[in-house]
Amino acid sequence: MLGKLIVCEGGEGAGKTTQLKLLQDWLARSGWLARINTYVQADYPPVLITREPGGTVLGQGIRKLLLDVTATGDESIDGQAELLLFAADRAEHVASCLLPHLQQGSLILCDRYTDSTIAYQGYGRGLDLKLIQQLNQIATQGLESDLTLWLDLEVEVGLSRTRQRHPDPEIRVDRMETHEILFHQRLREGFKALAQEYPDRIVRIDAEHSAAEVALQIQAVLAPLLKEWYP
Ligand code: T5A
Repeated sequence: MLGKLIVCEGGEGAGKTTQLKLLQDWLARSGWLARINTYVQADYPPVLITREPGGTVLGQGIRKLLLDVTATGDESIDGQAELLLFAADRAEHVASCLLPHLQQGSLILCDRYTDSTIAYQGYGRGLDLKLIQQLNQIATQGLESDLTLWLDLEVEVGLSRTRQRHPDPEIRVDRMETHEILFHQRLREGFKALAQEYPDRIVRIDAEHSAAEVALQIQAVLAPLLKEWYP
């Protein structure tokens, strides 16, 4: 594959969206964007930011069903149904967005990918990990990230950041954010277990610092890899 896939993972309010934007800015400022552009086929972006769920038109509809508590009028979705919806979003995303861009050389910055399903549906909900891995395999066609940045922080700190964004407790736009604290602690354990199992792919970033400090940690991880990928 010509391109590279960098994934940002973590619990609620870890700062993934913030960091992916800062990373894109840094790539432009430091000259990497121009360098990557020399590797990319015409009409494709050197750097693409995308996300799961919701990185495609189909995915935007699935995202609304999954996260908006008002979409179904009911906060509870059956665990297996939820798992299959995330898998459907991923299958479409991989087939129609990730693979075509990687084949043309783009560097993709993806907000969440397969490890989120293992952490949230596996460790958080307690669904069968082998089944999740099989579904991930089908949905991704075997595509793994080249690097996964796991933004790790205390559950309470992440949740308080999301509450600051929505200070009114009556405004609950994200179904996942409404779960009890133990759910979030279990999924953090899930990310920890994954980082231990795949140390070559997953790098833990201490996300409890300021956004600027977290960005510096990410740049330090990425700089040597970019030199290797785009000599
Ligand atoms: N999900 C997803 C599954 O259950 N299974 C799956 O397979 C997949 C793919 C996605 C939800 O779906 C679940 C996980 C999620 O619950 P989402 O809206 O994409 O929903 O939710 P998140 O990915 O959690 O997005 P958030 O926006 O809530 O969190 P981010 O992106 O990690 O955080 P960000 O950057 O938006 O920052 C949150 C707030 O904190 C501030 C920001 O300004 C913002 O207000 N902030 C900081 N404050 C202090 N210090 C820092 N370092 C800060 N960085 C950011």
